[in-house]
Parts: sequence; structure tokens; C-alpha cells
Amino acid sequence: MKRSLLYTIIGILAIAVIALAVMQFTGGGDNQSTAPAADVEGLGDAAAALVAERGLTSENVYAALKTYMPSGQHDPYVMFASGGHSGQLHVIGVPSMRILRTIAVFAPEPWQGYGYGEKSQEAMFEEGDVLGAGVRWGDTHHPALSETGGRYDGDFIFINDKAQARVGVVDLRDFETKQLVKNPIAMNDHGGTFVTPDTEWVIEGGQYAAPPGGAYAPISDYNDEYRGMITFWKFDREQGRILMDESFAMELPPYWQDLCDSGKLVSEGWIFCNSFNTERATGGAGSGEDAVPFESGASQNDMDYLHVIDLNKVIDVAANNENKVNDFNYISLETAVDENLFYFIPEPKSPHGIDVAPKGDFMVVSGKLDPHVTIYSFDKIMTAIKDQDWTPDEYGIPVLNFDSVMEAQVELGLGPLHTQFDNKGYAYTSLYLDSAVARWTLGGDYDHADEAWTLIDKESIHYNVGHIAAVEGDTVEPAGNFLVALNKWSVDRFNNVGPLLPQNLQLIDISGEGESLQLLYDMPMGIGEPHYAQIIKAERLHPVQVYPEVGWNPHEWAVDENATLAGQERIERDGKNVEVWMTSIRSHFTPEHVEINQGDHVTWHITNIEQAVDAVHGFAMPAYNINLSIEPGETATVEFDANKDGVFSFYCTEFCSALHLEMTGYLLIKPNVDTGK
Ligand code: CUK
Ligand code: CUA
Repeated sequence: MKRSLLYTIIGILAIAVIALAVMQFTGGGDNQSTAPAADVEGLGDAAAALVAERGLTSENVYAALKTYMPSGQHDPYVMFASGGHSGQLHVIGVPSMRILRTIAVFAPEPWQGYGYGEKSQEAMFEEGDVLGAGVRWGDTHHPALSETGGRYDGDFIFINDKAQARVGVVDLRDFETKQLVKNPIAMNDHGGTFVTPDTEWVIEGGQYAAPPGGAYAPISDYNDEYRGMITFWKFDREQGRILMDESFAMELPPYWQDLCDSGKLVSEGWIFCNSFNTERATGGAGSGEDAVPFESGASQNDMDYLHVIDLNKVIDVAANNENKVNDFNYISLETAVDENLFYFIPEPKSPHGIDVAPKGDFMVVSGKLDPHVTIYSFDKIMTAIKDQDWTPDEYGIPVLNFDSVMEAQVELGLGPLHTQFDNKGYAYTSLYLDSAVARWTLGGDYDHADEAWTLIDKESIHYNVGHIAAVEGDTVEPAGNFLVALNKWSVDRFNNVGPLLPQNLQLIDISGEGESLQLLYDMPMGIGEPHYAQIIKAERLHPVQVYPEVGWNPHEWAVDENATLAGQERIERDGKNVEVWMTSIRSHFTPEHVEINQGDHVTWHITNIEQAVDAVHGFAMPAYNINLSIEPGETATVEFDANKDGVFSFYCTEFCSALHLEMTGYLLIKPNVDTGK
């Protein structure tokens, strides 16, 4: 790492600063300094002693200065990292790498009162149920921030659940999940979520081919009955919801579609999705002597297929499409082929990542088993399509001539996976097997086109990097200062916490030119496996701190019809139905006693009438699995059958004031003597 010049400069600057301070203290400068020189010198000595005592290198000191965030100062960037099989989404400040929030998406999370009885949430979870089962976990892979004009706009974030083919919609006005949709065609997904440059569509690509719509077919019918898919979710920005009725899916051959990306600028209107297992291996390890495991069966071909999808044509065809599966608009493979909705490009070799360069002009594919990244030119792809420079495959899909559309191949190292971009004309590719991040140059119109398609630097990481995320790295205008490597193995990096180790997120400085990549910081992530992440400039985010009005329903983003102000608290009974309107404010609930009978049906509204920032009240009820977090201004509702008699103390779970322990009350459920209980 050629940082030595930079350190020399930093050293000279530091000496100059101290000299200036001394000059000012001794009256040698024009400006009046408020910092006495003795402090500066004292600080210098203490810092020097600390550096010596801890044996820090100048690289360490540089890294510390680059990442340290003084108390009360905010990070300039915010990373949204998938939480893997925690089912959630993590929000992390960059460069300090402090966890700011976990957004619960697919899994209930008690501390944020998510999934423990609140009615709007229960309804939302039910929308995401899978074949009638209340699945309460997910495997999140690819968060996608909403975009306007190809730039993150800070309004929404979407994330997929690979395990169940679901998509979650999070509103960044309050960082809360508002919608879960279950894909009616597929059992699992992977190549999503990603958005079109103005977020009209949220795209979810498939993974393991299966009979569409959850049907059954024996594995021996794989070629005829199993299919891949890609789903186009129509997003309504006003409502902040995916519109099921205007969404649709397209059938694809039974290859295993993997990651996808959206075209932008020149390539806007095109979708790129790669695939593996074009061998159509059906596995079967353990089921007989001839069975070939997927691991080798799906890795035979030198080339798999990049899917190049004509989005505008697909939208037109979908608008007049009659075919439905599970009541969902579904373009059959036959129609897709007849209408020329997509093309294939050969891509080496069991590819994983496909990433579109900031100007939309190049598509970068990494073959997991090929030491190169392969770069395709959008121009050349369009020319090949125009000239019909293709051979149809056995499904009739045009396969473009590889040599006609390939722009370059750059040898980077072993196990290339994912690529990101900066503002200096460099691309960055993660190398899983090498445990490294490679920096290389783009050609075309980018800054380093004079040395185009050249490996420039490789930074070792620890260990086995999956995705990498650069600041605004998926947009038309990446920032180019920081990159985070999301590593799969941490092995020896942290204190031993037993055999299940944290993931390791490593922050890398990419601000310099040439061979200047430097590792800055290790962040253990002990709450799920982040796959992908996106990093946004913090200034683009404008969440509320207190809901706009007292009695706010965060799901409807409007005042709740059961909003309860101070003085409006009451309990009403209509036969066996009991309804409670309660308020919470430091440090009491009103009413504090709720007396009902066993067998009553209870609907209970609680309004946090606080308007102070951070004045959250919890509501925990034993035995009934009720646990709420009610943010300032919010109205929450729970509904339950009072089938267990007894005395139940409900209480506030947030230490909200000196008298927080007194913030409690009794639910008294009289036994129903008629039933003999
Ligand atoms: S994947 Cu996990 S390292 Cu789901 Cu995008 Cu590549
Ligand atoms: Cu409210 Cu503790």
C-alpha cells in the first residue's frame, strides 16, 4: 500500500499545525487562537505515548483518524445492510460503523414491539403468509433504496426474503416495515430486490427453478415442468405500497437465475439477470450411484447465460396478457419467446454478480469459477440485437454472439463475485477465494480509460468476502470515498464467542488514486449474515422523530380513528366485546385498572400522547404474548380473547423516566364460573 507519501504529508501538516498554534500563542500569528499551545503539545505527547504503548503503526493512526466519530457527531453516510437469516435490515453509520438501528422486516423483534399483537402489523404479516403458514422469519439478501433519476432519494427501501420469495417495503419516514408481499409464482427468489431508476418497478429475480405457482412435478420432468422466473412489482410511491394487481411475472427457462441489475441512463429500460445451472442438473446426491451432486452437476458448462430483458416490451405484453397463475399475471415462456422479450448472452462460468456501471454503458459479470470479470458493452448488445447476431437455443431464445458483445475481460484473481464503482473511473470486485478486493479501471468514457481494463490494486480482507458496498455505489453518481467488504468468515478477527462466529464487515478507504486502498476498520456483525448493503449520503434521509400528530397510525400514515387524547380514555362494553381506549405519558397509563371477564373479546387501543423526541413507551402484557413499542404520537391496537383468567400486570418496557417502574397497571380477568373454571 503506497500510503507513505500521504503519511509524510500528514506528518508535515501536523508539524505545521502545531507550529502555527505555538506561533499564535506566542503572538506570532495574526489570528487569535482560542486553543493554548500547551494543550496542543500536551495532547501531542499523550497521543504519542498512547501510540507507542499500543504499538500502533502510522496506518493504524490514519485509520483511527479517518473513522473516529466524536461523541454527538453524526456519520455522513448511512449503510443499510441485509440481515441475512435474521430476516431483518441493519442500519449502520459510516465511517464509524456504529449500528444505529435494526429494522425488523420478516421476523418479530420484541424490543421494537414488532410482531407481538399490534393489529396493523398482524395484518401485514398475514399478507406475507406462505401457503397459509404464518412464517415468521426470512433470509434477506439485497436491500434496494428507492431512486429518482438513478440516485438514491431516501424515501423507501425494499428487501427480499430468499427463503420464501417475499418482498418487504420499508418507509424511510419512520424506518418501519409497511408491507410484505408473497410471490404467488415462486417458492424462493434471489435476484432482488433492485429498482428501476425511478422506482416504478421493484424487481425480484428467481433462484431455484420449480413448477410455477407451487405445483408438484417429479424431478424427472425438470426440463418440461420446472421453470425460472422474474417478477416485476409495480410500486406506488404515493401509497408507499406495491400494487399486486398491476404487478406480474415472466416465466424463464429452468436455469437458476441469480443476481440482477437494472439498466440506467443509456441502458434504462433493460434488465440484466445472470444465471447458473444452465446444465439443468437435477442433483440427487445420496439417491444412487449415478447421481451427480448439484455442486459438480451445475458447474460443467464453460458458459451460462446472462438474461437481457427488454423491460418496456415486457410491460406492454403484460398489459394485454391473459395468462394467470394463482390469479397473478404471468407471461408464459412461449409468449416471452414469441414476443422477443429477452435475449441471452453467454457468460463464464457459474456467474454470481452482474453490475451495471454508473453511466449504464457496461455490464460487469463475475464467474465464480473464472479468474476474470467479463465486461459487456451495452452499445454492442444493442447492435447485436439489431443485426440479429444470434443463434436460438432449444427454447427458441436468441443467444447473442459472445464475441460481438464482449468489451473486455480483466483477470483479477480467484472467486470474483460482486462489483461496485466510484467517481474516479475505478471498479471494485470482491474475490471470495482470494479474500481480497480488487480495484481495476473501466474503459469507455471513464477517467482512467487511457489504462482501461487494468488491475490496479488488491487489498486483502478477512476473510472470504461476499458483496462489497460503496457509498452510493449503485447509482449514476457514486461518491468514491468508502467501500465496505461484507465478509463471510471472521475466523480469528475477534474475541472467541464460541463456534458460531460473527460476520466481519470491513471498511476500506478508496478515496485515493492508484495503489492506495487501505483497510480502516473491522466491524463484527453478530446478528445475522449481511449479504448486500447500500450506502446513502445521510443528508438524503429525512425521517420524522415524532409522529406528525398525536394518535398517528404509522401504517396508514394518518391519524388513527381510535386516537385517544388525554381525557378521552375509557372502557366500553358491548356484550362480550370490551374496548379500551388508553393513553400513555410519563409515567402512567390511563386507565390503570382494566377489569373484564374471562371469555371477553378485547380490543385495546393505546395512544402515546408524548410529543418529545425519544419518549417511547412500551406495553408488555404477560401470558397473552402482547408486547408493543409505542413511539411518540403513535396509536397502537391489540385484539385478543381473554381466555385465561387471573391478574396480569401490564407495564412499560422502556425506562422512560425516574418513575418508569411505576408505569404499570392491572388487567383483572374474573374467572368465568359458569364453565367451572
Ligand atoms: S448473494 Cu450473498 S454474497 Cu444473495 Cu447477493 Cu453474493
Ligand atoms: Cu414509559 Cu417506562
